[in-house]
Amino acid sequence: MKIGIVCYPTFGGSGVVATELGKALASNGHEIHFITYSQPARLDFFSENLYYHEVAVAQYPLFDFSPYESALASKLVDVVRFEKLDLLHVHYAIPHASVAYLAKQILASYGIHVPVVTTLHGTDITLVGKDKSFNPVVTFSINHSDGVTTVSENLREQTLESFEITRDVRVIPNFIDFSRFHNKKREHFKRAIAPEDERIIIHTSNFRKVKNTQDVIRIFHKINEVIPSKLLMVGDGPERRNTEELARQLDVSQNVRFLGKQDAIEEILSVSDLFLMPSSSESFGLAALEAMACHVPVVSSNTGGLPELNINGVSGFLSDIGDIDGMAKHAIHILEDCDRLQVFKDAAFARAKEFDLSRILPLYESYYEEVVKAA
Ligand code: GMT
Repeated sequence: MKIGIVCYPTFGGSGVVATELGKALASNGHEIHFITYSQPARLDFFSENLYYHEVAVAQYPLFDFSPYESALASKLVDVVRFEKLDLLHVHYAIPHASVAYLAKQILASYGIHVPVVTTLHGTDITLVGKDKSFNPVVTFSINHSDGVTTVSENLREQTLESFEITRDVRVIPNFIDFSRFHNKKREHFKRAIAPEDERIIIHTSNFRKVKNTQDVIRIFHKINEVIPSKLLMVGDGPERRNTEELARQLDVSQNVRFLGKQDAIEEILSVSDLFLMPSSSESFGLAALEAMACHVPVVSSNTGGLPELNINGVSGFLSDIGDIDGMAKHAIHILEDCDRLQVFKDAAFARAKEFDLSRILPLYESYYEEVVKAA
């Protein structure tokens, strides 16, 4: 098939999923056209089946806000017409689903009919989408997509609860590419971070408020009182400063390293013993899946879709949001005994295998076929 993919081209989970999906579809023989405002962060791969169309957003002194939606809709019309695409797959409802609807109507005026699949990723429903001002547009564009998927059962339920949805919503979970994410032996790196063979704990995120990065520091503070350990904080975002400040206040900075944005995240995960994800909202938890694929167990909150990924007492543990003591207790339980740690590492990897790209890709492919046939 010839498929157009629209996403936010950043390090955010929705952009990562969209890009990895496009790369995998291209490797499977589909012709993939990324239509984004800059080159997707994970589009680090060349294939004869991959195309990238940049959406240039005009800046005029008259505009207080750049007209991204109009520029994207025009680009979609152009690419669908001239590349003869069979389907548009847009990631993140706001504004991509409504823009795709607009493009579809414009294309219909040329006698071209292109079905649209929308994938809901999380904050487009749970935080941003719930904002009353967006509700009519989000509801309309979900109901008028030709196919809609969510990345977990929980997100599907939240979508149906929060909006008046009149159509089917299919669950297709996040996936992981094991050719990239697997445990790599990096002993020299491990020794550099933990010279006294301390345990290595890791958190990766975009440091937005929902990630509760200060809770990561609080949990680490408690773990470190019992088990000598180091904490790696990977990523960057609005909460980084407050998080660093708290590490200083709790006097753990000498054991915490803020590494900023990192491309080779699998290398850092490979030396880690435990992943912390105390988020207050998480539709799936792709970062936790990436850790599990590298044999790293997860101590997380039980919000959103996390219980569909992290099996309590098996691949890690789940606690209520904000339960710092509970998360620290679980982390210590996993880390204090080498044999037990190994059991959790193996179980985390086994669980991640259930989300192998080779299992999830066919779900998207058959859904596309279904949607194209029905349209
Ligand atoms: O987690 C983020 O802040 C990024 C966010 C996004 O919208 O790009 O990620 C969301 O989509 C990911 C891919 O489907 C999910 O794995 C994340 O759980 C989800 N984040 C939230 O729901 C907070």
